[in-house]
Amino acid sequence: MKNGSGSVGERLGTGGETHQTSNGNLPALTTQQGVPVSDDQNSLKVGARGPTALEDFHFREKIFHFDHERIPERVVHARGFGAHGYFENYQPLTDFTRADLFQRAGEKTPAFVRFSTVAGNKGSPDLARDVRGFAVKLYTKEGNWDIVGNNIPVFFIQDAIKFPDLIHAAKQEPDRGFPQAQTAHDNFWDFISLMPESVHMAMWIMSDRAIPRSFRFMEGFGVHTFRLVNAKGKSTFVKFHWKPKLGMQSVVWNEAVKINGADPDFHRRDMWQAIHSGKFPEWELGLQLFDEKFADEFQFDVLDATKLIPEELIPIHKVGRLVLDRCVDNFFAETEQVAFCTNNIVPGIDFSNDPLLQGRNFSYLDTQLKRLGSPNFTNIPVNAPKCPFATLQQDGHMALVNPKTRVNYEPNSWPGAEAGPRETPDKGFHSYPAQDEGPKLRARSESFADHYSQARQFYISQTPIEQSHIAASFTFELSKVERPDIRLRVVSHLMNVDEELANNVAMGLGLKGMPQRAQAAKPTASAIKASKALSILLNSHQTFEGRKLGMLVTDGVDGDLVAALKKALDKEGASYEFIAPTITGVKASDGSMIEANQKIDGGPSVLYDAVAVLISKQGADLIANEPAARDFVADAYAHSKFLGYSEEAQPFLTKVLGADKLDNGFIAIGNAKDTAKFVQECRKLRFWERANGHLSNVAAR
Ligand code: HDD
Repeated sequence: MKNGSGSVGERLGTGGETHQTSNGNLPALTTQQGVPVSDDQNSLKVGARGPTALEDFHFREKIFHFDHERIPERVVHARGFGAHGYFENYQPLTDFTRADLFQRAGEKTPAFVRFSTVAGNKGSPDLARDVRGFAVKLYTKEGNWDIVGNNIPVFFIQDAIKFPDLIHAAKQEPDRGFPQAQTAHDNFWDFISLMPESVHMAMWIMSDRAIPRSFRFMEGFGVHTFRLVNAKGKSTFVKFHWKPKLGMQSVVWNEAVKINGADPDFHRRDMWQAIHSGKFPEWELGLQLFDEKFADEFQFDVLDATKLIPEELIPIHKVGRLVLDRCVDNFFAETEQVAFCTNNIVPGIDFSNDPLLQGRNFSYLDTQLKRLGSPNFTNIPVNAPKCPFATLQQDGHMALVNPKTRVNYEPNSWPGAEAGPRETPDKGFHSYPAQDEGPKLRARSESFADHYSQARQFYISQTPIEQSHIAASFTFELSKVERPDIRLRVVSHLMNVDEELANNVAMGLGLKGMPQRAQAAKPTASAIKASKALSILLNSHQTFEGRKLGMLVTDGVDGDLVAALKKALDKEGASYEFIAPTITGVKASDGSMIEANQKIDGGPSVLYDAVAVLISKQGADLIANEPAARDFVADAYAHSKFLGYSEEAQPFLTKVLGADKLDNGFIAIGNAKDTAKFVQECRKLRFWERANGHLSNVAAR
């Protein structure tokens, strides 16, 4: 009987034999005790109309098990999606680390990755404005190494002791139980406005980074400074980066809100479809390597998780690639039960003294015990190492790998294999012998005190369109905050980041005057330079690969045009869906049938990266007054998407949008050559000039 990653019989070591049904094709349904079940439709009753008999052990076992199906959801990052894959190392990194997975070129290490949002509950929508978790478990030959990161390179707080406060403030308010999966409420901004160290991260979550188009199109970061340690014991500081092969991409806020309604599973469906269609998501692992000297001279403290090291200062070395090529067999067994721990490191990797990291090293192990209910959570297949392992630990709930011999202690004098495992001083994990001393105290280092300079750097590194999105999201979130004093306090911090940003937000909120600038422990460094790496739009990969086109079609659509467009998209490595008035599909002009993927109100344009309206004259008449069809076009326009259209579609577009709106983002498709041109334009992903035009209109008002 198949269950998760192996048959139950196999996993319990019983040989995996199962009873057979009488026709021999399907395994017989049994109780958990292996007793074949004769009737799974009716509970045992005294007479056909009851009462039900208490002795019905099959019924009781079934309901008992069902009653206990849920385990506590993660206190943060409850909503997530995982997949299997591998990490492939490019070149030996022996100069820097003895970590086994980096020793040989081409070495493949199995991996499991779970992406997540932070604040929402398990059933919350995917497109919440939030940080995305990017947790990677690498099953190396010397044990499991977890890089438990995010899609943002910095964090809200500097010391782990503030984590419960941060999360309490971000999640639903305790008296009312809402809002969930959003930070647009008083408690969150109250906390942020009283914690200047969080201002840098606040800039990131108000940016487009917090509404990614797909897990596949976002970066990942280990956030903290770690150490690499080579065979000679030499340590090099390192920051870990994951760079998506297809580049970064985000949606716009109005689109995110609508995606949440149209497809709350947008991100997990996207990942599922990509893997199932063989278009395996891929990232490169990048290392920023630096020594103690750099750490001492750097303008900020490398142990402060609210700071990053600009790529212009310490370039990123790509050392391998992560490929996700297999979805889970069972969501609960793998994605829900996977247990990441920052304290899972391997020989050749070590921690730094970052106080956030040090605190995390306690929290993760502790939380797994709560969620999974036993210190034996490491025996769950997704958590178990794939290399040999041998401990002298035993017992506890659900113990599956107790020692098989007489010996469960060390030292012992039992001979041969009976003696059990022993420590290996040469190969075993050694902590880097860093010299640390100082008085015992509760304090924050002076070197952590600059809260605004990198927030400013982030802002000035963005394109005008990205800057406008940041201002708009601050305005949106603060407009949901009921207490005016909290709104003012946030603006007072923004004044230390950028005057223009603060003014735009103040204007958006309708403030009568500006508040007093927040007192800064350290003034914002005015000379801070922009860093191109921080912008999504300045790092475009100019490809439509991995993206999806939505084609709105009606009866009478030009079959040749559709075929040509499909060919151009295939060539680009993009996918497509057909949206039609009915789910049965449409009959093309050449008599062929085109099956629909979505009925028109089930496939709004927010679900696609670009759209094509390839309708016939009679089709245009049919959908002209259909609200979903009108929204399809109006939203694509509002979200700055490229729109390809057949000649017959033009009157419909003009009717919905007005003749003056058909800008250069609209591409007429009359023949095969035009389809190639259209796909080429789509490589820019959005026609931002349209939004820029809107921006200058706003500025002129
Ligand atoms: Fe955390 C889960 C990432 C700070 C305590 N965290 C969790 C997950 C990710 C992160 C990706 C989900 C893992 C999964 O998919 O199962 N957390 C971060 C990053 C942080 C960070 C990048 C800052 C750099 N976290 C942080 C602090 C603490 C925690 C400071 C506590 C002191 N995080 C937890 C946790 C969770 C967790 C409570 C909840 C579920 C879990 O661990 O397995 O222990």
